[in-house]
Amino acid sequence: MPLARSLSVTSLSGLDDWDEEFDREDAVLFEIAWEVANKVGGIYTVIQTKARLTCEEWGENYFLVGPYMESNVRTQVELIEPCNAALRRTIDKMNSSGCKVYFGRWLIEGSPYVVLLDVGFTAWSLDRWKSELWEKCNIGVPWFDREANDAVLFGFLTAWLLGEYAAQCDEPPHIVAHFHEWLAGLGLVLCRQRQLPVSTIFTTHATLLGRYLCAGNVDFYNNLAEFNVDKEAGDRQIYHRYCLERAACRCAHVFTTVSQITAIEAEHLLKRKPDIVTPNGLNVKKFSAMHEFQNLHAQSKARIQEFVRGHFYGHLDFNLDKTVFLFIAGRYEFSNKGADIFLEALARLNYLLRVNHSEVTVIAFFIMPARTNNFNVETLKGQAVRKQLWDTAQSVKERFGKKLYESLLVGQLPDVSKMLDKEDFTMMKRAIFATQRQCQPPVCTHNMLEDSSDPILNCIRRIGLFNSAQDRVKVIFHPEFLSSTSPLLPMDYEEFVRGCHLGVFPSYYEPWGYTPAECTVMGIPSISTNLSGFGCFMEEHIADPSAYGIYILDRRYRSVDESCNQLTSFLFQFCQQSRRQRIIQRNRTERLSDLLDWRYLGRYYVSARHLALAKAYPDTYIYEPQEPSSAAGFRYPRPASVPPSPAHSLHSSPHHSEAEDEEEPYDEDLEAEKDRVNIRQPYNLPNRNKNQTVG
Ligand code: G6P
Ligand code: 1S3
Repeated sequence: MPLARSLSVTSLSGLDDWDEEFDREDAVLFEIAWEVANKVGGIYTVIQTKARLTCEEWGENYFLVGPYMESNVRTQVELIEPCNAALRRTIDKMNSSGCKVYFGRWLIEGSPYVVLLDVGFTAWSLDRWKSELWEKCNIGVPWFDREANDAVLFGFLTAWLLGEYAAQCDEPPHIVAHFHEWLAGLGLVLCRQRQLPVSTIFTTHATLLGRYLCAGNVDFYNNLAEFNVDKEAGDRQIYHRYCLERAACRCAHVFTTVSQITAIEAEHLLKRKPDIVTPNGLNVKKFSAMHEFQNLHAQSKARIQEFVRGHFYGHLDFNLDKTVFLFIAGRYEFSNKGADIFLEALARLNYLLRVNHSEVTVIAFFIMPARTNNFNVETLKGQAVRKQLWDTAQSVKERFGKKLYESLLVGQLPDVSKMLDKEDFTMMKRAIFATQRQCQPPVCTHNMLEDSSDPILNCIRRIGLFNSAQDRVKVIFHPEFLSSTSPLLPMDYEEFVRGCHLGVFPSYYEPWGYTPAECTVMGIPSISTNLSGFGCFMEEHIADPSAYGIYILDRRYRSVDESCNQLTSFLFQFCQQSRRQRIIQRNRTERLSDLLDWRYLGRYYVSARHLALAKAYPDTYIYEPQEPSSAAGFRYPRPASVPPSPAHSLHSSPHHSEAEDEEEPYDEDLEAEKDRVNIRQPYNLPNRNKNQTVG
């Protein structure tokens, strides 16, 4: 019998020890998801951003398994010969038995190997496999559910791949197969049903029932324990999908979810407590110059300001230097993503700014794709008018410059009154006339196909935020994801986020929530909620999140109206910050990015894999969880430097005084130094930025 290998993996600080002890030469990791090289939603981001780290850990023994989609392969995958003999034999065998299996490298960071299964090509097996599924697992899948049919094909192909691979290996292999979400889950169920020598992990990123129930009008979190899950799934015609999901969850050696909040949800809806929570990370890029991200903010903001100049032409009666840009972005789930309470809070904020005679203007962007018939004329016209004004100014400037130059050439100071002639004035007057406008600046940038029933537009109609001159809060609904090739707002999402001041994500249903995490690593403050995985995670790890620009809205213990008031107060406080306070806050936000880096969060995945190996191969691997105390409980302390909260809002630090804001000269390095002394790096984070770390 081989020597049992001791794995000490729950201690995050003990990870390095484990790395030295553990010989994973012969173990092979397959990670299976419908979103491998196939962008649908958040799971794609998880897998794509994590790939580099997993490749570093597993090297040639790491394979991602996903569906073959021709258009994706053409742009993202380099097809090559299988790198390993057993896998080559496996793929050959499957291909000679009527499948189409491809092997390649996914062209992302880490260049992981991918095995792509063409589910359409084996559609002829669907009926046979569905019968087998019914006979062996008592799960019936109706013919009309295309997604579930794909799940069946993908599941059987995956199980075939893993079984064949195990058979083709010369020595009995140690296989870890990590399945993401219900669409990939059937492969896991079949591995267990066929008793394949595979250690299995199932990760759910959101439960099917959770998503469906929250999208309806249900008090979800207060009734979690009460739901009759079979009935609820049946009522929504997703019983078969629910069975696939629950079976995968129950059969897995290790079950994980992306957050504590989804862990509770899973316990009630899938009837299994996760073994480990595997939070989502990002690939954090560090700039060599510490404040480079601040410069990028200024550059991107200038581009957003240009767009705003065009959009509000003829109504530019507000100071762009005192304008704050907020945004919400994501899949268009009006209430799940919290667009409903964001709009309501904006209406309240509008009132507060007006009665307080604030000089601040707020522009709130809604970036949520809906069905449209392209940009509307008024929006395009705005950018054309702005461009014309710019061109006019340039040509007048050129003529002015030429006259000035000619006068200097002959040794004379110019006669300023003659520098502009009649033609210049005519041109300028015509340009000014073109900025006259009979209507308000549009709320929506596109022609909506379902204009009269669109939830955002209907809510705006009800609360009356129509971009009128009196409004201190303006709204721009851009119902399409951003693109650097757009004729309207030519910026990609990352550039846009960098140029904004605050991301607002008051979600009701959000197992993790990448949007606020992305804001954080770019140094942009955000609002999330204590019903989102991200919000709960940050609340757990930061003593005073709002001081770091992480505002966490209470949507759990408060009524909708109370949450809305709290959101309004966050927004109002934010609007009262000075530029200096915003800069300090952005510095602090950016300092949290290590916390969201896969280099740190990848460890939970490592734990899950080791636990799975130990459960499946108890003679070979031993999983030794450490005392929870060694890993748990780290919190970023409250920053030592002056807090950014406005003087008359709640102070986030006892050191704060109004006088400090006004009198203390702002020294960014000093601020950073104060915080550095106060911040201990969590879990022995890799010391990549010398300037940021104190042991
Ligand atoms: C960055 C730039 C500064 C600029 C500031 C604007 O920090 O480095 O030069 O003044 O952004 O900040 P604001 O919050 O007003 O957009
Ligand atoms: C899910 O995608 P979603 O936006 O449908 O998975 C994501 C990745 O784990 C997660 O961030 C998100 O909250 C879930 O909802």
